[in-house]
Amino acid sequence: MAVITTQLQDDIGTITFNNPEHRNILSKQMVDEIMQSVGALQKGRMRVLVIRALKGSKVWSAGHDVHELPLPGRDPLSYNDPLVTVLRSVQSLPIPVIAMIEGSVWGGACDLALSCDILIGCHSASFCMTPAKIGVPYNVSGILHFMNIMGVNFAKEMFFTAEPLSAEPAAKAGLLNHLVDVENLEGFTYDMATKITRNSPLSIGVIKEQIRLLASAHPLSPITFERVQGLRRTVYDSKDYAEGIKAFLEKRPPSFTGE
Ligand code: YZS
Repeated sequence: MAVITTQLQDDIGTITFNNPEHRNILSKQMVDEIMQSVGALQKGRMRVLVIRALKGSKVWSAGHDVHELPLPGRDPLSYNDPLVTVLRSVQSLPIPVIAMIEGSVWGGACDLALSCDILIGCHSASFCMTPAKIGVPYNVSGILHFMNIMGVNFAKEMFFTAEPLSAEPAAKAGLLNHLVDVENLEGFTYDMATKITRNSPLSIGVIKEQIRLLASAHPLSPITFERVQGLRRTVYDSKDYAEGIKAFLEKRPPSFTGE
């Protein structure tokens, strides 16, 4: 059964998460359907893409499907991980992608929302970065994302506390472009999308790619990159990483030992 629905109207594509039972987790199935839909929508005249959950959702997306996280010894967020793949495809799509946020956003879903170009949320929106809650070593591109958008100290607070940031402070920290009342959320989002469809798609596509390249222009020497990967390996090889996943699946708090 499909976990998303797709629509194209007046040059605006819409992908709606439609797996409320499992809180719109970014499972491989969800990611595959998103990628297929984006490909199909691009065959039409799509100038803007809106990514959203069903109206009234309490959870926009609960993030990576924890059942699909590899057990110790393999990088849980490698280059070819389905979640990491969809983040790259949203970032490199040559049209603006608007995340319309109603409900809570967790873990990798925060990275998906931040991979979009514009975030418009209502007061039920919240953002929670959960690697430390599960014992996951987040990846370099994901961390850079948060640093670029909210600055180093806010990023550290989100990663270290693994506590949800509610809509108002999230908007102040730059995670939301606009915070609107829920009854205006759709209207505000599609009004902005319509305005964008009237502008030059070529100019917009080039400016989006320029900003992506400039924002990720951080020279990292090979030795530094290898050090980072080595550090991440000590985490995903750890007992704590296995404990984090086990505790989640057993619906109990994890007991981390630092080993
Ligand atoms: O037990 P059943 O089968 O009914 O399924 C439950 C949950 O197990 C399932 N579910 C998930 N399954 C796999 N992966 C998930 N991330 C996940 N989240 C939820 O959905 C069914 C309903 O969940 P409930 O907990 O009963 O729903 P509710 O009481 O409404 O609570 C909703 C939230 C979202 C608050 C709760 O489900 C929750 O805290 N989920 C985990 C959110 C989370 O920590 N996500 C981060 C996953 N990690 C990542 O994205 C990255 C790897 S990282 O950690 O690095 O950022």
